[in-house]
Amino acid sequence: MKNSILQEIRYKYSPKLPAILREDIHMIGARHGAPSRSESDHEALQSQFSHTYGLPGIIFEKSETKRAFDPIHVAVILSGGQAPGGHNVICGLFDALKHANKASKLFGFKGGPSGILNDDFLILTDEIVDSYRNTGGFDMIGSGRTKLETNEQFARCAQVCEEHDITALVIIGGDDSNTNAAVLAEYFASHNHAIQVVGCPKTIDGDLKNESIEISFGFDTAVKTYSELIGNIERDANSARKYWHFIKLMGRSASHITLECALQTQPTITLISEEIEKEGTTLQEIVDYIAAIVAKRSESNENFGVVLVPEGLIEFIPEMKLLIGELNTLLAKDGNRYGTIQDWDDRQTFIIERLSKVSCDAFQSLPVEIRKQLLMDRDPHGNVQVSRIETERLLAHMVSHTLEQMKHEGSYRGKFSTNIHFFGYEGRCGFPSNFDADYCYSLGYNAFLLIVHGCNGYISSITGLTKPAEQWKAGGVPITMMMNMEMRHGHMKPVIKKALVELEGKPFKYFASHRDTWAYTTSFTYPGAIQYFGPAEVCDQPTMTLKLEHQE
Ligand code: FBP
Repeated sequence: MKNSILQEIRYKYSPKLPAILREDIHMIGARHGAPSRSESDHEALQSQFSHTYGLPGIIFEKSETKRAFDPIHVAVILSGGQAPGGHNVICGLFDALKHANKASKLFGFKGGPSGILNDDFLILTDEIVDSYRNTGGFDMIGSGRTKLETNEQFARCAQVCEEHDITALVIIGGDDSNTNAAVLAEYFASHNHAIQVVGCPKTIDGDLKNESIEISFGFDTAVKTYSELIGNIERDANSARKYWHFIKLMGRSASHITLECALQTQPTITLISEEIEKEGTTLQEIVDYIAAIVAKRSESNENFGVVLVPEGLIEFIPEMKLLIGELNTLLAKDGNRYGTIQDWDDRQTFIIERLSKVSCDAFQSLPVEIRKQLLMDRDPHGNVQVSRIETERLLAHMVSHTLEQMKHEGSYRGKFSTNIHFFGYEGRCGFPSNFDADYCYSLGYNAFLLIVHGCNGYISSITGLTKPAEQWKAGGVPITMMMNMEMRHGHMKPVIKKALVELEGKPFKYFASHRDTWAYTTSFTYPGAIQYFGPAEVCDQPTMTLKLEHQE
C-alpha cells in the first residue's frame, strides 16, 4: 500500500508526553488520594459495585525506588464510533508495555467488543504499531458497537482472557463503553478472575467529561476539521452572497461540537439543543427565529448566511421529543408487526392510530421524508439514529415556507436559496491534531501504568490540558466515581453521566453574548486546515471550549 507524504512524515512525529510519563517507567510511583465518592446515588452504586466503589483516585509521580516488571499479556478493544487518535492510544499503551518488559504482549481484539467474544485478535508487533503511529481511523484492529453487558458475555470475556493469560483489558470507548467497562471490572473482581479493566475516554461528541476527564479524545481534531469546512463555506457564502447554508454537525445528543465550531467560525446562526430544551422552544419558533434573521439581513442585501444545526436537535424540541419517545416505545413493543407492513400509507396508519393526539399532530406536520426517517431502525440502545434525520433539510424547508408567507404579507422582499450539508464522518478519522496525537498517546501510556499499579475499574486521566503537554498531570479515577443511576428501558441502571452543554458554562455564555452581533453583522472567521508543523500557537492549541472552561 502506498502512503501519502503526510502519513510518512507523521509516522516520525514523537508525541509530547507529560513530564512524569517521560521518566524511566521503572521509577514512576502512584500517590493514592482519599476514597472516591460518586456525585449522587452513593448507596445504590456502592451496593452494585461492592468491590470497585470508593477506591481512591491516583496521581503518578517520580519514585525513588526502582520497580521491575514481569512480562504480562494485555488486551485492547476499540469500542463505538471512530475518533481521531485511537491508534495513538494503542501506540502509547504498546510502548509503555514494551518499555516495562520487552517480553510482554499486547493483544488487539478485532472489530470492537465482539472481538473478545469471538476470540478474534491480533498480537500487536512493532511492525504493525509503527505503521499506524499518529494516523487517524481505527483500522489497526477495527471497532464495533456490540455492548458487553450480560453475565454470559462477561463469563465469555473471562474465559477468552484466561485462555491467553491476559490479565488486563483496556477498553477505549465513550460513556456507554466505559460504563460497561466498570460493570465488567466489578464482575471480574467479584468472580475472582485476576483480570483488570481500564478505560480510556473516547468520542468526538465531547460528552464524556467531568472533573477528571477534561475532554474525550477525538473532539479536538473533529471540531477543527468541521471548523475548517465551515470556514470555507462561510468564505464561499461571503463571496457569492446568494446562499443560505444549513449545516448539521455530528455530536449525537450534546451540542458541544456545534458550540465549539460556532466559537471558531462565528456563523450567522447557531442552534444549541440544550438551550432549546430549557426554553421549551417549539419547531415553529425556531423557524420563526431563523426567518426573522434572514428577513432582517435581506434589508441590507445580505441574502446569505450560515446556520449550524446540532445533530440531536430534533430530540430536544418539546413536541418532537414527545413524539420520538412515543415512537421508540411503540416500535419496541410493536416493531415486528410494523416491520411486516410493506405499504407506506398502511405503515402511517398503523403508527398514527397508536400515537397520542399531540404526537399525531406533530408527526403529521412533518414532511413525509422526515416521517420516514423518524421510523428507521433504532440503534442498539433503542434510540432513533439522529445522524440519519435530516433536520437541516427540514429547517431549510420550513424557513422557506415561512418566508413565502412573509412575502405574501409584505414583510419580506429578499431572496432565499439554500444549500444543505451534513458534517459527521468527515471528522472522525482525520490525522489527529498534535493535541489529540499527544493526548491519546499519553492516555494509552498512562493506561499501562494504571495496570501495573493494580487498578481495576479505573479510567485513564490526563489533566491540565490547556497547559503545555509537559505540565499535564497523569493518573486515574475509579469509573464508579463518574456514575449515577438513570432510568434505562424501564429500570434504574448505573451509568456514567452524559455531559451536555452547560448553559451556565463559560463557552455557552461567550457564544450567547456574541450571537446577535454574528447574526446581523457578518463576522465569519476562517480557521483553515489543521496544521501539524509550525509554531505552537498555530499547531498545539486546545479548543476554545477547553480554554474557556479552564480560564482562571
Ligand atoms: P461514539 O459515541 O461511539 O463515539 O460515536 C459518536 C458518533 O460519531 C455520533 O456523533 C454519531 O451520532 C454516531 O457516532 C454515528 O454512529 P455510526 O457510526 O454508527 O453511524
